[in-house]
Amino acid sequence: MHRAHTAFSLALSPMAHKNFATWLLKSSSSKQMAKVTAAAAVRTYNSAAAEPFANGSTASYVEEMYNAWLRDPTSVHTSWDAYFRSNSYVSPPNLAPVQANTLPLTAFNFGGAVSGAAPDSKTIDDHLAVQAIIRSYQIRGHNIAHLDPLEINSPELPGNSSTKTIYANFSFEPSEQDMERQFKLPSTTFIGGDEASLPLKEILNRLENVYCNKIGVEFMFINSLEQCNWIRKRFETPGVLNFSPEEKRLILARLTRATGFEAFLAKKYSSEKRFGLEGCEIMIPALKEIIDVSTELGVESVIMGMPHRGRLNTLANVCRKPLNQIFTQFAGLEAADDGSGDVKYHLGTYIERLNRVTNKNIRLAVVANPSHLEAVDPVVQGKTRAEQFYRGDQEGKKVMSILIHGDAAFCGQGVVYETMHLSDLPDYTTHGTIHVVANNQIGFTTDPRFSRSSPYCTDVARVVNAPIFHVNADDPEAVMHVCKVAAEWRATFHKDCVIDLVGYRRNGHNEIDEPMFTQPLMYQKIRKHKNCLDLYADKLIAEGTVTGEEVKSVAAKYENICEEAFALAKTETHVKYKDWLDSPWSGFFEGKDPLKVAPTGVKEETLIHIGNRFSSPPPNAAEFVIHKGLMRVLAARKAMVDDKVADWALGEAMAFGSLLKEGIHVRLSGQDVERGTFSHRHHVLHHQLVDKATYNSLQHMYPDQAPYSVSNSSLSEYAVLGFEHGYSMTNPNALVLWEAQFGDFSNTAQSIIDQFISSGQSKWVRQSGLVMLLPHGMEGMGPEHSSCRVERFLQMSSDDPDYFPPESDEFGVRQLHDINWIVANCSTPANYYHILRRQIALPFRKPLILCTPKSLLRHPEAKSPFSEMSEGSEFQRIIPDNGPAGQNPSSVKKVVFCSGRVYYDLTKTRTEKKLESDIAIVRVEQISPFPFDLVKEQANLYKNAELVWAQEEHKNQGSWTYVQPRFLTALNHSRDVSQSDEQSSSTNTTTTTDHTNNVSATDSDSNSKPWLSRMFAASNSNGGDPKDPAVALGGDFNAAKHFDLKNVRHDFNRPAGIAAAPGGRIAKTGRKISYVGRACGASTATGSKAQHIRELNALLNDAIST
Ligand SMILES: Cc1ncc(C[n+]2csc(CCOP(=O)(O)OP(=O)(O)O)c2C)c(N)n1
Ligand SMILES: [Mg+2]
Repeated sequence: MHRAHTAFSLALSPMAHKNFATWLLKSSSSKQMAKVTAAAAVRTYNSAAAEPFANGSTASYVEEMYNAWLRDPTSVHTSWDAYFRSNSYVSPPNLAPVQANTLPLTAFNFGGAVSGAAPDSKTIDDHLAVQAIIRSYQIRGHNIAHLDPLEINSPELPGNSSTKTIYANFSFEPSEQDMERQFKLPSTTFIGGDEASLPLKEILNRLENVYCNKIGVEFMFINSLEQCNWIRKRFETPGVLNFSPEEKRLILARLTRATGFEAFLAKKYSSEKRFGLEGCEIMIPALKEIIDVSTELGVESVIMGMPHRGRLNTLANVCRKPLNQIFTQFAGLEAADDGSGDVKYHLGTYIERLNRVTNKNIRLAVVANPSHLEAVDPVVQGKTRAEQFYRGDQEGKKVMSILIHGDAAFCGQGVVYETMHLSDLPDYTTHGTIHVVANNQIGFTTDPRFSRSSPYCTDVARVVNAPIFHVNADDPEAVMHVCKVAAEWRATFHKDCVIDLVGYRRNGHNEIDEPMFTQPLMYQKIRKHKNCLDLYADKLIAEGTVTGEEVKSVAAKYENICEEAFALAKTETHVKYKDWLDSPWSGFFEGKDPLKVAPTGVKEETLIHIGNRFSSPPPNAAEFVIHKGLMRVLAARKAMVDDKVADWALGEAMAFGSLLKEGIHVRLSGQDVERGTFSHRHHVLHHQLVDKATYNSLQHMYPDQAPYSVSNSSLSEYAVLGFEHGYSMTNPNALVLWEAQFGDFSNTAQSIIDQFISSGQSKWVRQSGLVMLLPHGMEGMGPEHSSCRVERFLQMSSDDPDYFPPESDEFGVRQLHDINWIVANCSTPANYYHILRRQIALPFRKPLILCTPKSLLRHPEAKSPFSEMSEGSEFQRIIPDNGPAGQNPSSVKKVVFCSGRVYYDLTKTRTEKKLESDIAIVRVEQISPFPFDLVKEQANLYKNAELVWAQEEHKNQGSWTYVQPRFLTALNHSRDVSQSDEQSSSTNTTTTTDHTNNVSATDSDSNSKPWLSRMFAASNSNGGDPKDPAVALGGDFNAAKHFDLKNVRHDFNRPAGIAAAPGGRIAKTGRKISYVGRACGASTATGSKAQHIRELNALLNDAIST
């Protein structure tokens, strides 16, 4: 009762308080009342504004009259009096501070008064008070609910001391008579079930049970009345927490497995870290309930992201990954396949199985993730979005994501907020994510009071109006109910929601840690606390649902299953990483020549067609008014097409357009990418007179083309890059690009770059062809907005600086196959076009890190003739000097190697100095993997020349530190280690030439099919229907068939055991490469424009001199 009073008092305004107090409260000092008022103010934000009918002056006028009438019926005109008495007026049910007497009159039962008769003011006050109680329970009940199984954390919100004061100082002693009085229930509550009114005692009891027991529902901040009512109904309707004996037994069985799994691991691998779930085992039945209900409601595929805690249990008992595969991970075995692997509690999985409860097939993926907590969130969302897209699941009815979080990480990591903000964006939404927080009330050794400033660890979800269901993890039935509601919420509203499973952590952070060092009192409690399974079993035995023998036998049965799997695991000699793949690409690799690259040049007529479309205004140009400036842009594009040349934007459009024609979905995402940061792209034309009317010519190139999507993203790098990475994992037959506004901003997404993009294949045998477009160039714009820090990407490239791989016709593709990613800085639109197309033409997928230009976007010389993009042309890893120097190499005195934009400055200076015959300028377009073969060729061509590397970045930045040792290896003219030659010839012969199933971009046969069929045509070889997107998404996934790269050499990087070359400064041949450019610097560019120009001129002079 006392608690009821607390809840009630928080929501009342002073006026309402006074009225209520006279009726209900025996004593209340004015000081206390002030505190009540303050408390009411704390939580009364939101959100009348969101209720459309509450806006506008008429509504407020009527409301004012109504409020005045409630205070004193004689104070308004008799007509208003009559109107309000007729019960016709319903005040807006807003969530704003409750004003005195703002409750709808229709809600009142006038104490049995004859309809039409004026109620006395006490009756009105009493009804107001009851309504306020109901409302305050709904708003604040969660604050005093019994959420903590350990009962350590007081129900008071941190920092809200007034709550405590109220709780302690107000007595709540309504008379027996008051408690028995009937009150009509308003439409905003469902506690009555079929009853329209209830005695006050019953009202309070029911509210107490619903809102202050083991479930705390936080939802009244949601600014949709429909959604609020939906939630109220799910929790308030009498009987919602009644479970049948079968349901209870199912919960018990699931809890037994979850508990048994951890116990088994603890027994068998007592000294191993596994980040067990003990104290929150209910998470496993919870996830299963969410999946069951969602499957029942139509979901066929669930993609999960989760941290370390309980991950193995989830794989075992939610995904039903074979237990022996899990146990094998503890054995420290060698891998039978490629990859460096990862610790067991990071590995992903993909499983398709029958859901026995719903009897429907379901696919479950747990996405592999790094240690970096929450980094996987946007990746999961991107993967989910992509899967929805390929299935044509536009509302998220078939594919959904579940994100599982730790309490400390959920509130601590900014990427959670960034990811939340993608949840409702048209091109990023996954139509509702269910977040489950395994809230063990601790993060490693840190208590919540030191790890967050918000009352709950889940408060971040409030920003997107997601309802938050807090629940005591020791009450399995309450947990199951909350999960059911969450799944139904998602299916109904397709919006995020959060389940906060409040449990505890029975052991230390991991099984080897001693928690008593830092949380002695908490752990004294935990030691005495019975586990959830025992508590629930006791309850079910006591109520007669199961017998003690049944409980034991279910546990024993599961232990037997574990023992059998344990014995099987012991027979394994190797682990297989492919068993842990989260995103299988069924059919993509199968039967394909792993070293065969499809041509990237296309017919000239295709270029012309795309160019014409891209330079045309919308077909209904007469009505569609576009900006005059854009008319000029289109006209300039058209002139280029007529001249058969392309600038950067046109080259990019040619790459996209031709891929779309071939059935390859293209998705470009990033901040302001639709127009382009530098206003060069203009893929989306806006009607100047009609809001939101747009035209995107790349979506209208060919009638049967693949979809093109270009999306301005939220102002986030971390989440959006992660999202696009996830998107790229889903289907290899798509070009997915993320563009940074300026290259240096990508460092806010560093964990995605380090943990996923550069190392994902190596750790998790998962490939991605994601392209990162990073505007880069020292152009006097200051320290920021200049360098994309290409040196950092290069430093993470995995090719060996001291190893010259065996030369062959396939040198380039072998290098690509073996490296972790590609880093390039193209200097021409044609090369940009080819490298984009090559991403899809490759028989495997590698991330591409591409420095992109700024001033080159409009540079008159940075244009390419169509002949460099048409059939027969290809990507040039190195662009040799084509001028007088290249034609007469023996007389060349100096060769300047460079990359990117500086080439144009160098050639200009060379022309000015008339040194075209003396100095050759060679562009290294693909920096990594390093084109050893071509550099060697160029060095040999200019036998007598001095060699320099010129770059505009500072010496400790840019490509220099990466290229220098590799130049020396290349200049040695041969591989450093003699044994390698032998190896090269033997391994070369194993390369297969069978490429019957190559997904050639120029496959004319498949061009007539619609894009979706063509996209999945490559999957046909495994017997699946190529039209069925499920095939390409892994419908018939058989791990053994995929990643069959046995015919690919894996020794293209320096083989283990072969000593590295010394890597000295001067090659054995006596030649060397010198550096020309800026000195080392702490920042990425020179701040003052004048200094920038001085330094640039100095470098040009140094480079272009003999
Ligand atoms: C970004 C990041 N920072 C730090 C860590 C180190 N770390 C691993 S677990 C952990 C505590 C996590 O607490 P919580 O999110 O509550 O999960 P729990 O372990 O309690 O399940 C920390 C700090 C990490 N893995 N990732
Ligand atoms: Mg925790």
